[in-house]
Amino acid sequence: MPRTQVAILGAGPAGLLLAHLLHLRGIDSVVLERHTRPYVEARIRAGVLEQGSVDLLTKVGLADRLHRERLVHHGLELLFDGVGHHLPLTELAGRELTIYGQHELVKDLVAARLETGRPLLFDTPAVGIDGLDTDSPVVRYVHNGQTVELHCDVVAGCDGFHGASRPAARGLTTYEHVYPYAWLGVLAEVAPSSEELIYASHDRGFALHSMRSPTLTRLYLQVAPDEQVSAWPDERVWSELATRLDRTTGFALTEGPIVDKAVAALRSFVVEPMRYRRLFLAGDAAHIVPATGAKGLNLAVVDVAVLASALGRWFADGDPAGLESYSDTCLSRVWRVQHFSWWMTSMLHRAPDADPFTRRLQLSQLRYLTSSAAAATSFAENYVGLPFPDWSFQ
Ligand code: RFL
Ligand code: PHB
Repeated sequence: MPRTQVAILGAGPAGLLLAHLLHLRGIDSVVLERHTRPYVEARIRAGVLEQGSVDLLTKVGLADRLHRERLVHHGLELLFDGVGHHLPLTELAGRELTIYGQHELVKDLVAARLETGRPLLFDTPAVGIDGLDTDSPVVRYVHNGQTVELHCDVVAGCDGFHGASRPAARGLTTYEHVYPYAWLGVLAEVAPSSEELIYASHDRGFALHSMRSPTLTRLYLQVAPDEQVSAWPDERVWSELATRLDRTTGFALTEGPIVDKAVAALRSFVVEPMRYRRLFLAGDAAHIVPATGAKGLNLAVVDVAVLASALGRWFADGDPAGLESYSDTCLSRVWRVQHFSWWMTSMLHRAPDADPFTRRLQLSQLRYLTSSAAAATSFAENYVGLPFPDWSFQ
């Protein structure tokens, strides 16, 4: 019967990074991933990494290519009323931002895992978890058409929002907020039209200009939650982006071939606690933040750093203190980030009923943010990411 110390569900950033952090501590794990390797390595998602995430990846030897290929940003632009306002984030909050595609990071993490020789099984969905009330849980998974039982000491649920681990936990409380809009995201093979990220609050709705490299631009448009991608042919995407990103001094949005297009819902979601007995939830399996604050991937990194440190102490000398405080430690950061992401989302998106009172409140907030050093510093401190706890590196 296969057996491991930690069964890790999901080969996203959370599961793969946890596997590496455990490997460095000499802890054995098996990573199970529902999708194929090409699918996981091509899935376009996040792009902004906090300095804390980069520092951690660097310290554990996972950031060589990242340092060669990343873009470093020290500020961003807020655009409203046709005027762009530069926010010097590093000057205000002392930390820089890294632009590096999540799927590039996933490729680096997959390569590092394969190098260790420890198991990483693609195309292998976990279908259930049994024995969580015992000291030896069992994860059932399907591999090459066969159902296999994997015995373990601990299960790490890193299988995202739609995974199999959270439903196996009992007694969790769910906190949720669904927003009345979604994002249409496109990736275009064209040089970015600006050096910085542009967050635009326009009467027609929110738009975001981001990037992945000097030749790849990432752009987003606020759309209705039930919007179909088919309603957005490329010409319509470019024309709407040009309108929402326009400014009185003129702005030339460079168009290029669109190579990826998808609609993603905005959601706030948290479960408490992030643990049920020997099952620990991490990353999107435990919490979702709206993408406006660029925080989801960064939260996943902190969760697994805390979990790896706690598991290290527990496997080494049976000390359960880290595991007992795991959920509270992570949730304190999760709720700060949840508030920031909700606040940024509310400030920048057009309410569906386009209530003029709400719009004036939004514009007032944006003017305050771009004219008060205190308000800008508070924004910057949250956007670049609050410091990681020291012990998350141990
Ligand atoms: P993931 O990445 O969803 O990985 C979970 C993995 O589990 C697999 N899985 C299973 N495997 C085995 N058995 C099962 N039963 C399974 N069920 C699922 C899945 O196939 C998948 O491979 O979760 P993880 O690792 O927690 O990572 C979280 C991040 O992916 C997510 O928070 C970010 O992408 C959010 N996000 C952003 N975060 C940032 O920090 N900065 C950003 O700039 C940023 N931009 C974004 C984003 C998310 C977006 N979308 C698409 C939701 C922009 C967008 C548009
Ligand atoms: C991205 O580049 O994908 C991105 C940037 C900033 C966000 C969300 C997504 O807030």
